[in-house]
Amino acid sequence: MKRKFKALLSLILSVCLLIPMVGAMAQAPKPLTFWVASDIHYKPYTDLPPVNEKQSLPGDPLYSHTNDKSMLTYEADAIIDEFLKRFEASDTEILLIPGDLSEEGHWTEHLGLAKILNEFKQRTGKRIFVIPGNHDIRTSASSGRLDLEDFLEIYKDLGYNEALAQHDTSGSYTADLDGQYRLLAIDACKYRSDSSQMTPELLAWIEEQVFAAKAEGKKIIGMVHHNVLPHFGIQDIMGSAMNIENARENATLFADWGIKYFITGHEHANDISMAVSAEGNRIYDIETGCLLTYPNAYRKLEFSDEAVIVQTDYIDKIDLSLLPEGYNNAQLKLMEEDFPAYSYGYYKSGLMSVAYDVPNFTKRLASALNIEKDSPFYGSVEGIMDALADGLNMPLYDPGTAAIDSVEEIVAAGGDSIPQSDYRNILELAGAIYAVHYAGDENLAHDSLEIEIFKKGLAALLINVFTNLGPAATLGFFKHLGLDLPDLPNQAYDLAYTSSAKVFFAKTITARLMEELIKPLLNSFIADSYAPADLNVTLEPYGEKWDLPGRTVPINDFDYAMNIIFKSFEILVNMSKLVIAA
Ligand SMILES: [Ca+2]
Ligand SMILES: [Ca+2]
Repeated sequence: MKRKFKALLSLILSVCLLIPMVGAMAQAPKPLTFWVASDIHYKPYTDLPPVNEKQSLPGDPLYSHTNDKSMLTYEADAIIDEFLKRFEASDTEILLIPGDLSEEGHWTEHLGLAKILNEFKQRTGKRIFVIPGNHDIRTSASSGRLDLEDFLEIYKDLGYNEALAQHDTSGSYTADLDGQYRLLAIDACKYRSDSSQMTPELLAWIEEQVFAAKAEGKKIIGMVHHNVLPHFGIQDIMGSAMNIENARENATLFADWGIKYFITGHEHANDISMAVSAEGNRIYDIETGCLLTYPNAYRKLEFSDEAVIVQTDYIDKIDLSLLPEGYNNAQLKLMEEDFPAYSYGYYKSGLMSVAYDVPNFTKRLASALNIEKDSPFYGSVEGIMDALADGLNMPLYDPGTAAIDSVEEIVAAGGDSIPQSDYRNILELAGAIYAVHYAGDENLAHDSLEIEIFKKGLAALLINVFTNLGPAATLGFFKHLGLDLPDLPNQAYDLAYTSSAKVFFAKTITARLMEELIKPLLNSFIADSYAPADLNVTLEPYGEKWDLPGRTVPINDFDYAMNIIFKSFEILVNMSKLVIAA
């Protein structure tokens, strides 16, 4: 009896204790959850030649329809469908798409994507918020202009319908995601260019929105297409083509204004970076890769008073019935059995198609370097690009012919060797290395098979290119790039130089290039450049500062970093323009 009474008493006590707890739990705001898919680059396949007629990589039974950005454009409808099915089945009500909705800003592209998203929205009642990217408002007159007002009309029910405030000369707006968090969607695109601009007017508007949100007790989540913080070690030298204009100054401003998290896209990699302003305020840039490109990732985020949780998931299967006509059986079989393998193979083939397209490769490099066709350096560009493209396309291993027609044999001629692998050529290998950066949480060892073959193979190819080209053209080319190369004895400049001097010159210039450009470039992509981790990570909530291992983006060391970077890597600016302009 006594025991029963005691049990009853403790039960009553626990209930009494629990009641206020339950009350408190009911009052705690529900965490905000949303998903992010980025850089959809939608182009309906009806705007393209039939899939079996596209010949970017002729002779490839699986990937002849690839493009040089490695985006699964023909498979877009099936990928978007799979993504939206998953989003529909989730508890999450909100989707953010931080720009590059269309591939080229054409009407058919925008109308096609808006139709898919609007139908989804009407059916499910879920909320979608978009913002323009550099591909969205820049159509040439020949294909029908598409201005900001057209964009706002097309996407009026995809974010703008919920706008609390709208900037009048850009697509920027604010909207409440829930009772606690306000979205600050910034359109910092410089229309009809790939660059970003942060005009004083836009900055003033942002500042106004920040103070309005603060006055209402709202926490701000930023969304912008270009990166706010760099996502690899030498990204800063690409300037406003990659980052928002004056990224370091503006990231500092945003951090000090209390915008702690930014959702971005543009670079097509999955990465998260963090920086601390001189005043000690933190800012994170959560970048999501291109939904149509390997590894076909999207993000799931949760914001609460306890933490910000980032999770990454992948499209790993698609409904084949949504594909256009014209695929062969091998393609369909691989897509059905192992979609990630298909996507990865397509990605690598996309890069290989760049070397296949030599005339365009030369033209694109020349225009990126501001070399006109009548410039004395155009011949050098042509020579270097032709030779390099040949080399990048050359089989990695001896095909069994008598001629020296593989990278392996060229390396062997220099007295070295490369390990065996399944890679077909240097470009495919470069793609495999860059894919590690795209995927996120990159951690590829310097002594890995890929890096060893790449370094030895590329060096051998460059020596070959420079030996055949001769010093006058090579030095003129590098001088034009502003690269101080190389400090050679006078006789090396003599056009009547011996063949051994020629090789000596080629080896010297290659060693400088490998040391000053290729090595830092590799380092920047094979390891995660900036903390925190990129894919699945629990981060600090607003109002807290957690210890974070690893290197943060040095937004305070602007002059110092820029000096070092500019001296060593000016050439990379031009190479990167190629990738972005592609
Ligand atoms: Ca990172
Ligand atoms: Ca990374």
